[in-house]
Amino acid sequence: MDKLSYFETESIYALTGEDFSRGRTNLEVVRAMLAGGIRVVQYREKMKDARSMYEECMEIRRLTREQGALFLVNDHIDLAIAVDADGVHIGQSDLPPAVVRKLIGDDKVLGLSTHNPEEAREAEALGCIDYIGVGPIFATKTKADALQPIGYDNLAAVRAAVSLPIVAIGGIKEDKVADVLQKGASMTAIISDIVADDNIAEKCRRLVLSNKKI
Ligand code: 3NM
Repeated sequence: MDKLSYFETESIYALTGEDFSRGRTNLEVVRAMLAGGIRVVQYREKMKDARSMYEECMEIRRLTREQGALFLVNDHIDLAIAVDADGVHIGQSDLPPAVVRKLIGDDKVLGLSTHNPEEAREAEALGCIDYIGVGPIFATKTKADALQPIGYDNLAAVRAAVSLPIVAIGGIKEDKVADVLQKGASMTAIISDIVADDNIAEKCRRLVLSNKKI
């Protein structure tokens, strides 16, 4: 499947967050996500050493490939290349997107976090970004340095400003997914509402089934 077609077919973009996973490892969490029908997974890990992240990502690459899921890596461009992930997601203070594009090549997906219409427009003007993250939509405790929530109005303003696919993030819970998609997000990115659930596979099954696009 074409890597960008996931932005049209999928509604849920699930991220790892081991600190919020209540004792379950990233691998256990990703296995449950995939069992529940998630087809877009981002490995987000801020604390581990490179070797541990590499070993986890090698296994996640194997599992996501087996299930036909898109696999993206947060921040670590070297790691994404090393495990042949489908792409990377970077922030405003990472390497310049054009440099990252050069490093990863044209076949990988490149996502950039943005927080307002200006950043979104700048991202689109670069011409090397495949999708933008937009957030935090709601308050979140998952990201220590998250900005103030931008709410639905700003999400809609970003939607009106650019034509790139939008992945909305930040404090999104199951009961808000449909609204966030309706306001113009292509997908909703979720950490805590998935990884902290008692039954991750069942939670994902519900999220995927009740927000089917096709
Ligand atoms: N980025 P949860 S908010 C990783 O605003 C991340 O760019 C954000 O976790 C941004 O679904 C966020 O648990 C945390 O709120 C998302």
